Amino acid sequence: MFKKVLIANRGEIALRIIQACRELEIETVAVHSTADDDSLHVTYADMAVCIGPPPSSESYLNVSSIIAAAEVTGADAVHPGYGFLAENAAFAEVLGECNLAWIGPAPESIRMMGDKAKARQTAAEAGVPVLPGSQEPLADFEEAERIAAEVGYPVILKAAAGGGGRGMRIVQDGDSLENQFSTASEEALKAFGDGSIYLERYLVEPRHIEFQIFGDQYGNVVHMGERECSIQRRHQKLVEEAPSPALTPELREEMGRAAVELAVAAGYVNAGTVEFLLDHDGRFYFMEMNTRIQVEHPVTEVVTGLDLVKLQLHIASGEYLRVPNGLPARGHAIECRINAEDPDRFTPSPGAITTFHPPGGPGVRVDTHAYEDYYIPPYYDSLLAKLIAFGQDREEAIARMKRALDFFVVEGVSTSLPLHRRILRDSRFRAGNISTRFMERLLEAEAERSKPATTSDDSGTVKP
Ligand code: MV4
Repeated sequence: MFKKVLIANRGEIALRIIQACRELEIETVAVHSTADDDSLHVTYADMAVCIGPPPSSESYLNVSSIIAAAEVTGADAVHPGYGFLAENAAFAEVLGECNLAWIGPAPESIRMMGDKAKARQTAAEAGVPVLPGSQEPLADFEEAERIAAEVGYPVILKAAAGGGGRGMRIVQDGDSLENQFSTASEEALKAFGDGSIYLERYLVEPRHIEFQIFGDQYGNVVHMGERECSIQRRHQKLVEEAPSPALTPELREEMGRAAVELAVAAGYVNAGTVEFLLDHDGRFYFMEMNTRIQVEHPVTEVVTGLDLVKLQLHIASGEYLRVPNGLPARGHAIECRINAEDPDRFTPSPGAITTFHPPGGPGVRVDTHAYEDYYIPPYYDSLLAKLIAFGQDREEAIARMKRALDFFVVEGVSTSLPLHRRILRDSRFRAGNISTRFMERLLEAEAERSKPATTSDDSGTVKP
């Protein structure tokens, strides 16, 4: 096992990795920007190195400062968390050249899954269902037109170098395809330095269901069940749960097998997530693979009893994976992402937290780096806490989440707590009737209810 791990991240995930290291008696090195001098990951790590000024580009993304920090502190491994450098193949590669272990998949796996068109092709070749569409990036508009006509409208154009919703274009009919195709590739070129675009049939109201997988260095791969992640807004997930209310044991086994087959085909090592879209008829299609530990990993931990971050450390240090494939979920877990944000505009709300009372009690876990008098800097993402509730079944998990949301007090900054209370009260949510359009539908339903009641007077007669 490693002796000293450097954590190339901040916030709740840096703290989460420190907790795992402490249990394994591994020393920890925090790196931080000058904006994070008072952060808990700095307090709780055994050592801390300041790596630059507040902007991420000069600190948490500064590869040479991070490597220098690892070298001066004598770290033997680096955990990237999520975001920042977690899916940067060049960073993973250069660590290897510096004799530092990378707690994650091989650079080749990161690179292949980072190219979303290549990932789709790999999935298809491995026998994993993909939506009808282009097998290669589109050569020109004529090819896009030909394939779109074959698969039928609506279609979606996606940037090969994009992912997570960035650089997507929905095309309703042939008339707008030419325009959409050229703007999509221009935008992709500008945003990612790569204008490659591929095309798929567009599913109008699917569910987003992802499978947690793990591989070791000896070719063993298992899945650990799914997470239902359909409730999101502007491609930011808000609520995740495990298991998905939509899966039967048969479908779970089939999707889990597909996820494992893709990971095996990619020679995948360490933690990964295979994302699928699920349509109304119970057909599923590969969407993307994420080559990192994810924000929502706790819901899987809670229902499997596994510690996924400790498992990452064991696997990276060369141990065998000793987890059975498809470990059945015990009970039900839900996570709400509590962001420091403006409730109406969904924009970040940085500033000082004046009161902070996280909930506890049976079936509640809170992963957070926040505390009373903590100042939320404006430079990074707005995730303040992950509130996870679990119970014997979905109903108990919901009841506990509602109670935990009610007892969670944050003052000084605006948060998404009130929004989560609305979601948890929603009848569609409670029935497990959710899709990627859930938030649109919730806002529509609320707007409908807040309309003034119709009176006999305005029920048909038009007054001048
Ligand atoms: C899709 C889709 C429908 N059909 N692809 C959004 C994130 C990125 N990973 C891909 N996304 C989608 N791809 C096809 N062929 C719908 C979405 C999508 C979505 C997916 C998951 C969760 C929320 C979403 C919200 C809007 C669109």
